[in-house]
Amino acid sequence: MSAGRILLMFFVIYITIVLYFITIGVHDILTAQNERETAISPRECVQNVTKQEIKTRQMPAPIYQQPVQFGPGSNGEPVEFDGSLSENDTKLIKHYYKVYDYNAFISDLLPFPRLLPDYRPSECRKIKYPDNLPKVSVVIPFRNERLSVLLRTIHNILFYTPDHLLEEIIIIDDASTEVELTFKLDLHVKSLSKVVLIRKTTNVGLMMARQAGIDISKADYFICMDSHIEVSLGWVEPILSRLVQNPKALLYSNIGSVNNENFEVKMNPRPFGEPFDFPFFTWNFEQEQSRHSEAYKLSRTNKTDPILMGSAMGMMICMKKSWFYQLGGFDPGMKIWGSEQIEISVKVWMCGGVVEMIPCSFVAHIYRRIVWNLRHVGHTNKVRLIETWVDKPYKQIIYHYNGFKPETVQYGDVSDRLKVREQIQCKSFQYFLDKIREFANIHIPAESHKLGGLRNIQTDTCLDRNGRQESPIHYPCHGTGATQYFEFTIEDTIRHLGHCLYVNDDDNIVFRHCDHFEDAMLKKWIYDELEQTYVHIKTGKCMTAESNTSKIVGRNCTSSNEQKWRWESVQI
Ligand SMILES: *[C@@H]1O[C@H](CO)[C@@H](O)[C@H](O)[C@H]1NC(C)=O
Ligand SMILES: *[C@@H]1O[C@H](CO)[C@@H](O)[C@H](O)[C@H]1NC(C)=O
Ligand SMILES: *[C@@H]1O[C@H](CO)[C@@H](O)[C@H](O)[C@H]1NC(C)=O
Ligand SMILES: *[C@@H]1O[C@H](CO)[C@@H](O)[C@H](O)[C@H]1NC(C)=O
Ligand SMILES: *[C@@H]1O[C@H](CO)[C@@H](O)[C@H](O)[C@H]1NC(C)=O
Ligand SMILES: [Mn+2]
Repeated sequence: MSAGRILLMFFVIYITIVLYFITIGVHDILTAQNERETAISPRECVQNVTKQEIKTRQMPAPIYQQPVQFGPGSNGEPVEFDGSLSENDTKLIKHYYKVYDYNAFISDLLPFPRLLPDYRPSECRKIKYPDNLPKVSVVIPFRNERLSVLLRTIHNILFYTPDHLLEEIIIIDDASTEVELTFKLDLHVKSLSKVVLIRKTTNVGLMMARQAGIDISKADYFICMDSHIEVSLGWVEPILSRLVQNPKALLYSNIGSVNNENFEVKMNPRPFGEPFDFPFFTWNFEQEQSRHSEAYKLSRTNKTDPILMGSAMGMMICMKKSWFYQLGGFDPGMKIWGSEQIEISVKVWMCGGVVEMIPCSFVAHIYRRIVWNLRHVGHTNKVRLIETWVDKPYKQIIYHYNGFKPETVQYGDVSDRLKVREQIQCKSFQYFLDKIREFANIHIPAESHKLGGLRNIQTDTCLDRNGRQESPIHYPCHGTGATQYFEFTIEDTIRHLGHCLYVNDDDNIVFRHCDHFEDAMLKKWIYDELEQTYVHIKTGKCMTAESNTSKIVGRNCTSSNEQKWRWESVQI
């Protein structure tokens, strides 16, 4: 296989399973963005926190009027240099991008804590939470994070969490190699109350670092989060309040972004998923928004209500500790991030809980991807998850879409995990899908009329997704699924993952996202069993493999072999 085709397969691999799992709603994120203008401006605020108070970390409980903060990046604003950087600094910044994937030069300029505007929808600001909410332990694993980024994460939590709600912040150093994170960090931690530092001498990976933190946490509730997050006003109360209401919930905040180039804080993150290598990360706000059913959207009459989701986000997991342990904790076989938030989400759903996003809790995350890489982990997490929690026939379909056999991946032993599943006697994967369907429109390939490869009689080649291209091609059949795996669905669409085929104005057959057809007829096809042809209902054209090119085109139906297609099963 050429490098190009291997890349194409990788693409398919990492966008597969989202079809089953994930639903994200951003309606509230988008509407809340407009409210940033009406947020309290620093000038209206009163400087009521004395220097002495800051030094001793005895912050008053929720400060609904924040003190004024000045300096670069304050108020969540971006830091820009007007071409005034020295050559050396420019070099340094380049170096930082390589090491951290963000502009650490700017982070070093920003204050601790960095005060942020009130990004919450205005309805959230009016809610009065109970006085007797429980305490929470915040668990933050890190590895070679920039010291200033880690410290800002900690200081923002200390500042924005009412003292009586914060049990501790446990930070777990997963064998960082950066000198800055040694004695300097020790000095900082010593000067801060409630911050507990654990150091691992060998690299245990994100999941086990988190687990270690949860294991020693004292509160009944925990929040695991990444070490590059800035929390903001009122972030913790809605989470704790919801966890008390529903102890089986798995929650996360409304997660905005800290721009990795200028550190500007924004409500809506850039569409994420694409920069990641794992299939479960590939959701896309725009398309997932439409996944919530109309009925569900209408049932949410209050903007402050939690939003049901298929899966939590990897960077933030909030749960009641006893429930987390009841579910067997994290999978010890998962080393770095990737799919672990799906594992915990699927378990929560299958065992009678819910996964929700809390619109009234705003935090901002720096999106990046390099630090937790361990070598040779590949599909490990994904396969462990599938082998443990996904049942037939979904399992096979996922592998077919991915184009590999689980045996080709060294995913270790999952028998302990299967024992956990047996012990806790939760429901099936089908039950999980059914629960998601109660609030979201998800496509389930197992229900399609046909699944597999589509071979053309004339050219003896197969319909091929051809990577991210809009246009499919026909290409020698490899029989291993992935780019040559299609569905003929109960909606009469010819589908590959989220994309559907149709005949465009130039009589080319091309893909478009299945949710983005204004005219639903445009994506419908009829299979003529006798002729073995696919007829596009809207245009009456037949799907044709052009034999002198690799193009797939719509032509008048002629019963020629170029228009005959046969379904065949995948060989893996
Ligand atoms: C700040 O302090 C002043 C003087 O002590 C007081 O009048 C004012 O109400 C305080 N403002 C807030 C928001 O606490
Ligand atoms: C830039 O870096 C070089 C090498 O580290 C050093 O010799 C030089 O003095 C620096 N220049 C300035 C203006 O700091
Ligand atoms: C929305 O819900 C919150 C919290 O339950 C409540 O305080 C508020 O009054 C509700 N708003 C409306 C318009 O119902
Ligand atoms: C391929 O054949 C079609 C007719 O079958 C013709 O219209 C087209 O120009 C040909 N394309 C090439 C690249 O030869
Ligand atoms: C296809 O069919 C239409 C309508 O029957 C006809 O007008 C058109 O000329 C045909 N095109 C070709 C290339 O034969
Ligand atoms: Mn992260």
